[in-house]
Amino acid sequence: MKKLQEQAIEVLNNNWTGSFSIPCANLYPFQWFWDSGLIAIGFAHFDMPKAEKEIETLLDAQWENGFIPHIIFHTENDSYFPGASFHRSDLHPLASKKYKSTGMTQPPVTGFVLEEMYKISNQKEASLKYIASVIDKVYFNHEYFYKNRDPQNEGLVYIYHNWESGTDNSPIWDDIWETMNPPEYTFERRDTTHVDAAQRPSKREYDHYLHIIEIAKEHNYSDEKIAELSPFLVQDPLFNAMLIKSNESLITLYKLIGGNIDKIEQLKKWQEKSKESFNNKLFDDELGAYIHYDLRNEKPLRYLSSSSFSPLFANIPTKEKADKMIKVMIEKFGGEHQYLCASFDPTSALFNPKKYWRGPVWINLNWMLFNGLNNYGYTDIAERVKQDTISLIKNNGFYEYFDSRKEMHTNGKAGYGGNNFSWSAALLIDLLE
Ligand code: 2M8
Repeated sequence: MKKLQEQAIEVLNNNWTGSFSIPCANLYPFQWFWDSGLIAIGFAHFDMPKAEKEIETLLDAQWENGFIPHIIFHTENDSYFPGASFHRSDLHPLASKKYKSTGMTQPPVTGFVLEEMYKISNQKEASLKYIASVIDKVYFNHEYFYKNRDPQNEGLVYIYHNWESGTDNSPIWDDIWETMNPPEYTFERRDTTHVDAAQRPSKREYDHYLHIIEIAKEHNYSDEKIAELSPFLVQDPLFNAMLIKSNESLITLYKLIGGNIDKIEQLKKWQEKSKESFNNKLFDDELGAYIHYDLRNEKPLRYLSSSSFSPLFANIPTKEKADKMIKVMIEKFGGEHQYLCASFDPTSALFNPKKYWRGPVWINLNWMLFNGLNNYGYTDIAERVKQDTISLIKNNGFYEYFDSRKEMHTNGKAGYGGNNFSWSAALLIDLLE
């Protein structure tokens, strides 16, 4: 059997199209924002030009207002629904004229990805030159968020669609679906032709997803109108933690490049305000971790998920808060029968260890938690997250998500969703370094 690293490299090379990577054949045949970023970290270990090209292609699809879309439809491919003709991002006056895309975004990972690439590089000067050629686009993207996605000027940006969160069908969104009553749309799902329907969102959930897009389209994806009318308007701890982590990386990288004093100052201002609001508004003392906030209905969404711990990665909690979080992580998510870290609270009645973002373990979140836990010196539990991640992939393959229950891992069939999935391969390469 080939070594795990070699297999991971093969997965990445097979999903490489020449200028970007697809997350997974058939199921996800285009370029996705946060997938691309995380994939670049894997490539950086063995093929830096591909890593650089991946990010360059992503940033090439940036809109004139700094926005970066969540899917870039580089090719015509009807194996995915909803495609470009449904999303119609061209309705927005500042959308890219070059690429078809969605009119929504995803967690802004690009800033910290550039820093990871720099750290991995053994040609620091060349890497810095590359970073200098793209970094302003990332800064412009962050400026877009603070200018357009923070209506109450809190330093916390909103997402207007569950697909922007990356954690698409988390039980956290169920509360929001209850406030909506979308029509029963007629459409042909493509995902369930590639993957067992039991592992994917339901038809009714898709009605909600499509309905939010219809509202945004009616208003040509205007940010002001979305803030005013979208039934889904959420401050997400994972999304905001990614932005804060990326801000920090931009500060570090701009300092290395030299100059750019004004941008560094602005980034520091964003950081200060964002971190303060994040801790004041999103930390739930009783639950002992971070939660989502429903800005449309002005109420906290009091659930624990792997996103609740992601602020560790961005150095957001104080040591005192972090200690509380670790306790909760071990008690609720880290029982001896569970692999770390389930995407949703295993002690909740809503937990479903087979269904997409309602319980299974995801490698991208594990990678963030591993790094976040190490940041704070929780090296034992970090090591457990790492070993669990390696075991899950070794025993099942490079799947998209994995059953968190250990008893399910007896026959190598506890990997779910797509196989040969890019970020599972990319981040494993990074973890094994
Ligand atoms: C999943 O989301 C897409 C929509 O964006 C889908 O289900 O069709 C999510 O896991 C998301 O986080 C990920 O970026 C995407 C591609 O891997 O797939």
